[in-house]
Amino acid sequence: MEHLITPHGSRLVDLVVDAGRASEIRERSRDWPSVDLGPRQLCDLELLINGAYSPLDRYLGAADHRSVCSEMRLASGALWPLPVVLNIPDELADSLSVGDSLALRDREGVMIAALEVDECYERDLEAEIEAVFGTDDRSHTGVAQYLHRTRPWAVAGRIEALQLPVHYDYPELRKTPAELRRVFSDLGWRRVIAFQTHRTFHRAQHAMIVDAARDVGANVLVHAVVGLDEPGDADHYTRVRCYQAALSNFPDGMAHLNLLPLAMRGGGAREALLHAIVHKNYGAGYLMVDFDGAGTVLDVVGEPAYNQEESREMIAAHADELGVELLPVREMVYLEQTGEVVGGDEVSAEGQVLQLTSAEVRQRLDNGEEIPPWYTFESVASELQRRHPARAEQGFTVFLTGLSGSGKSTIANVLRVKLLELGGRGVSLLDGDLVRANLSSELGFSKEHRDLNIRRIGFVAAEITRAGGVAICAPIAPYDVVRREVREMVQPCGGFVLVHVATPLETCEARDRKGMYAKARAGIIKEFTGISDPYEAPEDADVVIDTTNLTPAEATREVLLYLERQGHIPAADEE
Ligand code: PPS
Repeated sequence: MEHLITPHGSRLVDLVVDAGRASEIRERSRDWPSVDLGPRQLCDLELLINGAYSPLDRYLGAADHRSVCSEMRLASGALWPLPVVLNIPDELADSLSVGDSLALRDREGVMIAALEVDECYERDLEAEIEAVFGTDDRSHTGVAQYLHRTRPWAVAGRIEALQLPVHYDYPELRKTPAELRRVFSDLGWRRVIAFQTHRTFHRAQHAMIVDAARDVGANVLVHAVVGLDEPGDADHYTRVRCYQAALSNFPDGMAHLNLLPLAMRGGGAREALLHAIVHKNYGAGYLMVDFDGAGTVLDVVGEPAYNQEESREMIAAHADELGVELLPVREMVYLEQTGEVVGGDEVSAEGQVLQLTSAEVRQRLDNGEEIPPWYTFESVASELQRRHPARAEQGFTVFLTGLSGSGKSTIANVLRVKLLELGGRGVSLLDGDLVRANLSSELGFSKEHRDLNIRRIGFVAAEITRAGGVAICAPIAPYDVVRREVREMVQPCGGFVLVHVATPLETCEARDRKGMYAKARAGIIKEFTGISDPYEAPEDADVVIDTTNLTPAEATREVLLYLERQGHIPAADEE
């Protein structure tokens, strides 16, 4: 007999049909229209199918939508704080009739579920945005992003799922609410605290969770939010390995790890209430959220999603009906004298407290310094160090930009040789001409083609950097926006250094090694950078070199010195 908190609406929804019905649907679905779901939509579908959104067993129809936005309730009266809708393109909405069926597919085209259309309706987006964000201010980042990704038409109707969305990463850690409840029952757990987290956690949070579990007399579900993590994203694996490592430090049998396919909306206290419902359905009657230092949870774009005080009030206001309690997050600090992690409010004036911010941790990782054992567990520190080797071991990209004839290729070649002399990393040269001959042979020199060329170079450079190599790129790259895009692509994979080879046009033209400036002046070559096409000088260059009066070795030395200063390469021995 299960003693866990009962699901919201008393019964867990399960939308997966049996194998016979699944093949019947597959057979019939051949000429149905399809909706290819984005990552957020797939998260909602998974939580609908697996019962985490119980008692919701379908996307909201018009009546439910109205009532959720204005009353936080489904038309049936059940508490439901946020609209869960399937928005569709206008053309598809125009073509659908009641009784039609839709195939809901993932990004690979795998059919996850069938939806039998009951209604197609245009939502009141103003009301929805007000409900989700508590404001209709279009300059609010969350609102702007929401408007950008949503469409007004929505479809609702009975859902029959053929399967859960496919995850190849950590399938054993992705239990559904029913499966997780069985695990808890088998372990004899009656009271469960869900610790909802989307960051790695360390000794301070660990001590706080253990204290709370003891206070309440409960076990702990570490519920890692992984909805919008890309499975290809290395941080996703690092996070999960860190959780696994941290788990072994809980008292025996106290904690269990599960991955939650939830995508945050960035929507304020109503969202916290939705999370409380989700955790309740997974069997947890207590909720702890990994609020950051400022008492907020950040959404995917780094904006505050909701804050602790408003969430507590919202959940407390529905405590009788919901039965879930939001436990407070306390500030915990390391007390040097006793070697213990204690509540910040328990420290006396003389107590010597040690703390590190996450930026300081990142800095230490970059410098190859130790993460102190008082801050995190040794096993977690070593996972972080494996993922973030010191700068000197990470890959990096040197991106040289400048006019034709400015000296980019010369510097790139000398730099390549010098880095190969140093050894330790593979070095790939993506010179402008080389790329144009191989990767971008069909492209010309219009703005669109140049941008496409640079994006391709950025993509390859990011992959080389990710694999721990050095990419030296030397295209003209005349446009600022796309250069910044490349920086954004590469930086998460390792280092990125922008070098502006700022040799003035007069010098480049006087050199005219390939005779191109003469042809450009004569109008034989059109859209020639610097002559008949623009060059936007970067304002974000890390190194600026004018090669007019420098030898190739001297110009390259500027780049090498910068790489040394940033710790990408070891400092040359002092003479
Ligand atoms: S871009 O703008 O970054 O895509 O250009 P890139 O791939 O570096 O290619 C520049 C080389 O192509 C030759 N070339 C031209 N350059 C500029 N404008 C026009 N219209 C043009 N047509 C041909 C030129 O020789 C460049 O080589 P480098 O080595 O830079 O001199």
